[in-house]
Amino acid sequence: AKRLAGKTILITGASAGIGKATAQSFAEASNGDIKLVLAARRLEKLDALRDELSAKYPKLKVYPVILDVSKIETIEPFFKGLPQEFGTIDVLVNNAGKALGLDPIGSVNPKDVDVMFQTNVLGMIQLTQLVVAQMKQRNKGDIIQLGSVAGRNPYPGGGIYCATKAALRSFTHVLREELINTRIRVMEIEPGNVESDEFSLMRFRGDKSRAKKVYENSEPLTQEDIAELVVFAASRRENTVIAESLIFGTNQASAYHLYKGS
Ligand code: 8X3
Repeated sequence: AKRLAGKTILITGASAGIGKATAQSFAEASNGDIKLVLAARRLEKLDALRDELSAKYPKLKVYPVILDVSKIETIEPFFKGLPQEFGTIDVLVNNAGKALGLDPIGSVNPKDVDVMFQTNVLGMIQLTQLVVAQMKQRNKGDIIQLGSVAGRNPYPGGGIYCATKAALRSFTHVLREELINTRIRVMEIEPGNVESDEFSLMRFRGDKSRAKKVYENSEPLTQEDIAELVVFAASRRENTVIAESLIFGTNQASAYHLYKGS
């Protein structure tokens, strides 16, 4: 917890799911002795999270801010427009991301292709470029990437989503290599099935029973389980890099079985 003291932590997709749980976990682990930049599309959810966290941790500084990472051209103005107090990023958590549908290749709506790549890949790259340039000047910082088992273990119906997470994985590897002689740490966390606020609901476009079916007959991970790992990675000793973590619930060992026959 001491290792987190005073840090400024930027989390994308912070209004729900793993991003929200990560904000809560960082606040708890540091007992509020950090600054959080909470970025997402829905400001009212971020404001509510700020109120919740500020009530619990009086020392905590929170800056809720609108960011849609799929709108690439808005990312630089967002980053440059951060108030000075929140403008120097120690930890970037690239969490914003989504899967849309399980359509076979040939039937994927081109709009869905665009949105998944814009959100999971292009926006993530643009934000990372800006933050890395700043971290290089200071020769320190942590970049924590939310990858997925899907990036290693592609499955039928995941043609686009899996490709986005493979792209993230490749980009992340290059970044770690390029920064090898710096104090900047690059880490990737690759969850399997996580029953989070909205991921499955978004994938199945609001179909609640279909969204729930993914988690049947298993004990899926929760968003808090992943948040714990993010905070763990960020709070290791400076010379330690949790480079890659594939994380499953006990009933999962790969991605494919989840979608077989579904
Ligand atoms: C989410 C995990 O298995 O739905 O990234 O692709 S999975």
